[in-house]
Amino acid sequence: MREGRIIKGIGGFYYVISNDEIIECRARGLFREQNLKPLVGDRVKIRMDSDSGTGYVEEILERKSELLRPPVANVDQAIIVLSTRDPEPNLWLVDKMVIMAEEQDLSIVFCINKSDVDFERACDLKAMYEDAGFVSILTSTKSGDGVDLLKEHLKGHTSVFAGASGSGKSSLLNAIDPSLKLQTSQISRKTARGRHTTRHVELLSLGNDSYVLDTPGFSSLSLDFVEKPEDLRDYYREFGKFAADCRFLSCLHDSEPGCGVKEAVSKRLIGEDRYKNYLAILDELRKRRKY
Ligand SMILES: Nc1nc2c(ncn2[C@@H]2O[C@H](COP(=O)(O)OP(=O)(O)O)[C@@H](O)[C@H]2O)c(=O)[nH]1
Ligand SMILES: [Mg+2]
Ligand SMILES: [Zn+2]
Repeated sequence: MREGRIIKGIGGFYYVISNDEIIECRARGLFREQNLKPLVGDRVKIRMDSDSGTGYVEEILERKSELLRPPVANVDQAIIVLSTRDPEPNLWLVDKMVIMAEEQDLSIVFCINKSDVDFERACDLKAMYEDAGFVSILTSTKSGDGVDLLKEHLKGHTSVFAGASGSGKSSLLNAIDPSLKLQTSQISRKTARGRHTTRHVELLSLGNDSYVLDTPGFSSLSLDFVEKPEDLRDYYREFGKFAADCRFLSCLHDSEPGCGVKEAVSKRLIGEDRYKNYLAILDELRKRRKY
């Protein structure tokens, strides 16, 4: 049997890439009985039907992870793309993406795109996420800056590109591999909403066992998986060492006295934007609990 990876599923067919060849496959009936459904991203074993050149998915190899929306298996990295302008980065949404990615145990790389538009702002954003403990790179698809570095980070990974519409996800992927020819959109009020250039879930192969997912990333940014407001602080990796100085172990770094995190914010050791977003999301989680 051959091994391969499902890159796309349409109407009961699975498209499996195996040795640079894409093979149309059906799933074995047994999966249904076992209540298993092959997912895009699954590594699989396939049996070829020599007559038709099509195949059967016989076995699904162990899934290392599973994103729910979009439904993709074995994603191990999130590239969080934000632009310096057009659109203005929404740092509150960015934090939510970070929380989703942390929840899935993904490696996180920040990609501050459109650095040609506002270089100073790009540097500020880069520093902010670096200070918080993330890998952060500056890119521009206009000048080509940072594209090779981004490509380095994709090697050997299956990466989901997350970020606001218009931040440049598809353009970045085209810059990395022009043969992808992904559709990119001009930003205008008319197209800002309701236009999705990528509808179905598809893994794009960059070769060398590197795959990317060009979707809006986490299409649902619901934080339902954060069970209690008290759990939120654990998703802010830069709080950790300062929280050791909080007077109360239960400190939520909000209005408690003797809070090490707040003190770190006042000393600019923790980014103010990150902290503000934390409070806003905390508030949201607290309100949710009342229903
Ligand atoms: N100035 C500038 N414009 C960019 C850059 N990257 C993308 N764009 C433009 O931003 C718009 C949206 O890009 P697109 O790749 O479709 O964004 P997506 O919605 O995140 O996939 C397009 O008009 C691109 O030409 C960049 O680095 N600099
Ligand atoms: Mg796009
Ligand atoms: Zn505290």
